[in-house]
Amino acid sequence: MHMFTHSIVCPPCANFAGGLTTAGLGAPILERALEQHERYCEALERCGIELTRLAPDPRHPDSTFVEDMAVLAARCAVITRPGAMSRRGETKAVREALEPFCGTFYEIEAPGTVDGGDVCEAGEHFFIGISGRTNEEGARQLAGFLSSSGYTSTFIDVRGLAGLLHLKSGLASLGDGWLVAAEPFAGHGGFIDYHMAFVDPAEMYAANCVRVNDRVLLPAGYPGIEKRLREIGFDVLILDMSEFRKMDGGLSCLSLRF
Ligand code: CIR
Repeated sequence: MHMFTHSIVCPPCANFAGGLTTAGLGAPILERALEQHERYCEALERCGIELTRLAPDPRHPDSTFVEDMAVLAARCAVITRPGAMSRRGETKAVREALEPFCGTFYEIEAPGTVDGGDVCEAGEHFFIGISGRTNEEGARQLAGFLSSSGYTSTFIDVRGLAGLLHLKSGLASLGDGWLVAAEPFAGHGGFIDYHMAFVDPAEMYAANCVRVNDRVLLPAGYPGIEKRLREIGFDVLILDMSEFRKMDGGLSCLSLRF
């Protein structure tokens, strides 16, 4: 399992509630979101991570979801071209923050679109979701860049799978050969080489969890998958994500880890 040392995060901005959402869970409460974000940052620090905190950017209400702006691998970084027009201006700050750390940069170009939330790294292999945000052209460009750096990838079409904004809304790689997956992925031929922990449909939001070094960060309120992960032997750290969920955001999208 690759050990992370750094993360980029960006606290929610004053205009956070103006971002894109389909959740139908009501408007997020900014003060609570800021508090939850701070707990998230503390959790990363407890996992041994040093943080780069971007300035909140009220011109881009979704800018707290930094993961969508880049795909990071040990041997390269790919700056994305987000599928949502309103998010295109978010890449600049993320690229600038990554520059001191990453050597080889690639960039997705028009007409390709990729959101980082559609890219699930499993060691030397990447699952790339084709979604409402990541198109086939973007996925092809990304696969080419990853291949140039020695990684393999496969595409997984998540269009039409209810409740999945991104691939990683329903899939997480926890290392040691384990994937956590939402039920629509049961029986999917792409995962035969992995141990699978399936998430009950009622707990689907928790399929977006994150392994950070020795721990797995999991959203609060999903006892079934929490129990399963503890049984497998993972050290689980629970975080309240209620305000980010209202904006379709999960645990992974709040940081870029490297
Ligand atoms: C959006 O719709 O783009 C944001 N409101 C949520 C993005 C969540 N990103 C992610 O899961 N990787």
